[in-house]
Amino acid sequence: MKTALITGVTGQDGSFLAEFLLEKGYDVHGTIRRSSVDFRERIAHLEGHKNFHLHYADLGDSMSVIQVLNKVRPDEIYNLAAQSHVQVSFDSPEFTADVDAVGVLRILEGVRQCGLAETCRIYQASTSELYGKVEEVPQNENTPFHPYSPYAVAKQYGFWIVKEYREAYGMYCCSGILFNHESERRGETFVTRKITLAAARIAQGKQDKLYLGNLSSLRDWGYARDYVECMWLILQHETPEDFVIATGEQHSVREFATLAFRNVGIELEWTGEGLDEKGIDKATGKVLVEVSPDFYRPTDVVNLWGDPTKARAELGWNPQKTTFEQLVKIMTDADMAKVAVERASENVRTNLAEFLEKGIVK
Ligand code: NAP
Ligand code: F7E
Repeated sequence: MKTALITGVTGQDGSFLAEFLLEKGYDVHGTIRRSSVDFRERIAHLEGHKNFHLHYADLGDSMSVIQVLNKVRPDEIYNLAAQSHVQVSFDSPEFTADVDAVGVLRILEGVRQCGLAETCRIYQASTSELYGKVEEVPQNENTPFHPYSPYAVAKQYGFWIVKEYREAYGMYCCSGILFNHESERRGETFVTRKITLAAARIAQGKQDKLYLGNLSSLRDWGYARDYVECMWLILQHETPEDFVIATGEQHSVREFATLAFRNVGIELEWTGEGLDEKGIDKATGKVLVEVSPDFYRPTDVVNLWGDPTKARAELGWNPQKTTFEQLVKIMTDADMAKVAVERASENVRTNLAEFLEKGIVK
């Protein structure tokens, strides 16, 4: 039985990867951080599984990293932990650099210090944000980097330090340059989930309007459940190499919103430009989407489009397993169900309060 260590197991990708590796028969260890609010919703269903174990470790704290490495002595490490929000990286650039850049070094050096350099394979969660202010479209493994946010600059260090340890010490460590991947478990402040949740709330009368930033931004959006398979395939490859993981298709934020609203029964019509652009409900004439400068970034990456040829050829991975249309549907269906459950429990609470007040139940 192989042993895997996943940093960032409570995140979107960490939770899918843990499920994937448990199914493959791995002993899976994940790291969590102490926080005043216990947020383990995405992995709650795995706790209690005989091959699933949790340990406290923070990528900002080398001692905790070394402790967990020594205890678990993994065959494979998936370093997914990061401050992963681009906009937040403008507000917390130092924290982002500490975790997303130096944190990677702490893992690599920890592996060496614990005498695991020859046996342990390491996957680093790199990102299409490295292409930033893009120098060619679509982007592949040879496209030059031009990081365009504190997040991307930190991840660039992570990418190069992994390459350095591979070349300097012959370690099996590599980066997956993953383009945006989304799911029903995506954090609620990333644009896709923000849209699907708002569409579901608006359709069920729980929200009036959605405010977004740059509607023309272009992304190559895939399904996170498909992408974790690729992380594993990268570590099973004979030689340690970096891979671009993407669908090979590009869509705008506007297109994503149009499709998400259509899935909940609302046809949007777009009028105006820039800050004045609006998404109007064709049936009622109500403005449902507006642009707010609050969601504009000091520098924004606007033209990401990945070329997954190498991953398809060398890893046998299918970049189109889940189509864009299927992805949006998975997300809107899940959010429609989530909002319906929330409404039902609100109704139960309201009815109960009324019954208590009237003395119908005691
Ligand atoms: P996510 O949902 O934001 O999860 C991030 C994880 O990192 C969480 O488990 C978080 O734990 C943990 N974490 C944050 N700071 C930490 C620290 N100081 N020490 C230890 N753990 C820490 O991100 P994701 O979407 O799953 O992405 C996974 C990785 O892939 C990230 O490295 C991200 O940068 C990268 N990536 C993501 C995408 C994408 O489109 N999703 C694309 C390319 C690359 P808490 O729950 O305690 O905060
Ligand atoms: O933004 C635009 C925004 O925050 C996508 C992370 O997983 O993928 C993710 O980073 C685009 C940007 O993702 C809103 O300006 C418009 O151009 O969903 P996002 P991201 O910045 O691409 C990469 C690959 C990672 O590595 C990261 O970890 O959408 N946008 N309006 C908006 N974005 C947000 N968040 N909110 C808006 O209202």
